[in-house]
Parts: sequence; C-alpha cells; structure tokens
Amino acid sequence: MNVDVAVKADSLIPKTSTFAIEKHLFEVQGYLKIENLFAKEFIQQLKAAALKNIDFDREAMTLNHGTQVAHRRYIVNIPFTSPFNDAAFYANPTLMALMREFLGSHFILSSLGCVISLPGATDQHVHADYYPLFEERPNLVGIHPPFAITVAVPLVDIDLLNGPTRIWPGSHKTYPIDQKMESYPQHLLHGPIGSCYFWDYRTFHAGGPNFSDEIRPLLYFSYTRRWFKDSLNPDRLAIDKQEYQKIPEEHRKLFPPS
Ligand SMILES: O=C(O)CCC(=O)C(=O)O
Repeated sequence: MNVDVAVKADSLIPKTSTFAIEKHLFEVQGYLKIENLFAKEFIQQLKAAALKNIDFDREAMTLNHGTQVAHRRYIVNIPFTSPFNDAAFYANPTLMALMREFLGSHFILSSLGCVISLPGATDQHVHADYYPLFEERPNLVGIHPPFAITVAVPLVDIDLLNGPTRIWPGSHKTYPIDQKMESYPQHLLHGPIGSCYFWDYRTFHAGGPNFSDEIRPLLYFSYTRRWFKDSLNPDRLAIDKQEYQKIPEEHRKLFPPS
C-alpha cells in the first residue's frame, strides 16, 4: 500500500483552519507529508550550509563528518547558526499551527541534524525514535497524544530511487515492535525540495535504500513537549547566547534555557 496523502501547504490557512483533516490523518497514521511548505531557494541555502564541510569519499564510501548509524548512513550534527537560525526555517507558520494541535502550545525545538545516506545504502532497521514514555505499561502507548515529533526536510528531490523513508501507518499505537512489521503495509515518504514530512516519535520507520549515485541528505529537527528530554539522540539542539539574541521575542519560547 502506498497511498499518497500529502497535504498541500497552500491549502492550509494557519490562523483560521481547524486542521480537521490533518489532525485526523496524523492521529490515524502517525505521520503526515506537506508539499510546497518551504521556498525552494531557501532549502537550497540550507543544503549548501548543511553540506559545506562534508566530504564524501566515493572510494572508501565514507563521510568525513557525522556518526555512522547504519550501512552507508550517517547522522551529521548541524550547528544552530545562520541560515538555520531563521524563523522561516524553525517557525514555519503552518508547521507551528500544526504542532500546536499535536503537542499543545508549550513545545520546543529540541534537535537538528541531517541524515545522509550514501549510494548503495541498504534498508535501515525498523525503529521508532524513542521508547514509550511508560515502557512497563505498553498498553498506554496507543492512547496518549504525541510527546515529540520528528520533522524531515528533503535537501534534494527525494524519490523511490535515492531513498524514501519507509513508515508503518498506525504503528505509533503499538509497542513493542512486531516482528512481522516488515510484512505489514508500509508507506514510502518522499518528496521534492520544499516538501516536508513529519512523524510521531512512536511511529515505526526506517531509512530506505539509496540506489542512486549521489548522497541523499535529509535534514531533520524535532519539536517536543517542553518537559521531554530526548536522551537518545546525539544531536540535541544547542544554541549559544549570540544566536539566542537573534531569535524574535515571539519565538523565544521554542528555546527555553536548558
Ligand atoms: O534516512 C531516513 O530516511 C530515516 C533515517 C532514520 O530514521 C534514522 O537515522 O533514525
């Protein structure tokens, strides 16, 4: 099954929309894709900055930066400086309005990084981004609302060839991982520059293979409820004083002191 249920950003009206359809889809599936969310030129700037110091050694099939997390797949930390320190990136009005619906009004920005799959990267293992909040009570997993959401932003046009993210609809309501998960219907998340997709931290997913000859950079960041501390990710967002001063007053609540 691979029914594409992308929402068009221009069909969302942040101030007045009730987001009824988006809320329903996210609640049922555990993920959502939005097309045309960001200006393409802006994403090109983010891409240039994210890849500035990255050297891809084709012979050795390695990157000079980041942590290898799976076969030919790296996570690279991104410093929170320009051009990422821009409200157009971290406080997109449509995303903000959706996050308020899903996470309540006190969410924060808590990570920033880039997953780079190299040519020949194979399927990543299926995983969720965090344990259940109350691991000893797995029956609670499917009942409470999300505590954290990962947002993924393609830095190149992502398609079935260079590496969609495989995701299992409804799996945010299950725990532990079902050994048969691979055989269950999955959706392939991908999209051109300007699109974005996001998933509940509980939703099972996996980076797909990269059959192309080029690296596939996927920028990601997360919004979490303010009380949640993601102790698993190596890329917790750090913002220094100078960068904090550049944050407009209205967005400072996204960056509480740690
Ligand atoms: O590469 C992707 O599409 C997703 C990667 C991912 O989920 C991870 O590295 O945890």
